[in-house]
Amino acid sequence: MAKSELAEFDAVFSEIVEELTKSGLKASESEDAFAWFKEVLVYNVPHGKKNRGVSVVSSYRRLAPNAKEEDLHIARMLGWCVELLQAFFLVADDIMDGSITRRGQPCWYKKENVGLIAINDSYFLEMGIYSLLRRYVKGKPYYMNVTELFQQTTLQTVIGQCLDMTTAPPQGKVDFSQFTTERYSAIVKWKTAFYSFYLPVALAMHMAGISDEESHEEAKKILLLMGHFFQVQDDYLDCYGDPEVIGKIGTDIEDNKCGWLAVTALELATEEQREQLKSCYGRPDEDDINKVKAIYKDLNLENVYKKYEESSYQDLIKLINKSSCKVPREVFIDFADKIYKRKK
Ligand code: DMA
Ligand code: MG
Ligand code: MG
Ligand code: MG
Repeated sequence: MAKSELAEFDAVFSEIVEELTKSGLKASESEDAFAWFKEVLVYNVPHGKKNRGVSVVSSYRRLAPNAKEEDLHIARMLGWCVELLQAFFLVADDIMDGSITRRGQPCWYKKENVGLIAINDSYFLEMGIYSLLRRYVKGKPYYMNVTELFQQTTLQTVIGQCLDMTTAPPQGKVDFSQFTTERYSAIVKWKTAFYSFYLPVALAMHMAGISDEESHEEAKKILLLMGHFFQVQDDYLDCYGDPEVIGKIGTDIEDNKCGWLAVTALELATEEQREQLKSCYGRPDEDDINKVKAIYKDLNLENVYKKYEESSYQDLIKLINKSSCKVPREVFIDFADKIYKRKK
């Protein structure tokens, strides 16, 4: 039987590590830095679900049904570039969010002997993307398009992380005036949707020679909607997911985040509940966190979420069905099927 797409994707990770470190390891002055980078790669890059990375390959297969093995290999490398981008952002995100665990292991910065070197490691991971592009894509007609796309997407995500952080005032201060659905939509579009959904499909499109603006705008509409839902789900799981399953311990309540649960709670809350939330949101104390969770429970947010999940899936399918994009529907449906009703 043919190996699964994920297994084939995983199988080339060792090649990535080798390519990114071999010349640095040979030079005596940089040898120690590259031995360190190797550890950074192995710890931070390959342990996620890899939906983003694998989607580059599966989308490319849909767009180029007779793809050559050689090009599938490039698609896998581009998929790993997306995983490197994700690792770069997550290493920094965990420092900013004060998180404890990630993908079922301690956050990188939390490890003994790591700490704030993790900031530099995140740059190391980011630069890995461009090394791989030079190694595997340079000389191809889509080299410039994919290189610029990675740069643009990085800026978009940086903007999103900035909105996320600046909408969450420092602990103890609460300002719900910014917790609006408009602000929420902006945060999730920029911090999550571009890099997680548009980027993987756009890379496959460029590889397949689809680079016209209209096709990209059409695909982007659908993929940003998917990305919005995905972050709502991430916010829901931050509170209701099982840390053993999602691999991370939620921090949104104590971090004062403008997340989906908080924004929805404020929409539904009575004046009294709003005041209670003001007194306990964004505080590290276990009791305060539990008070917030009790209000979420009184407001039945779990059910509100279940309904939202169902209706947002219907909206997405409608949008996909009426789209006249050059990209076959299956590309979007495949991706949607990977995320709806997920538990991790
Ligand atoms: C994730 O936001 C966004 C990026 C760019 C990493 P988040 O802090 O909600 O993610 P997580 O819940 O995985 O820490
Ligand atoms: Mg985080
Ligand atoms: Mg964050
Ligand atoms: Mg989160």
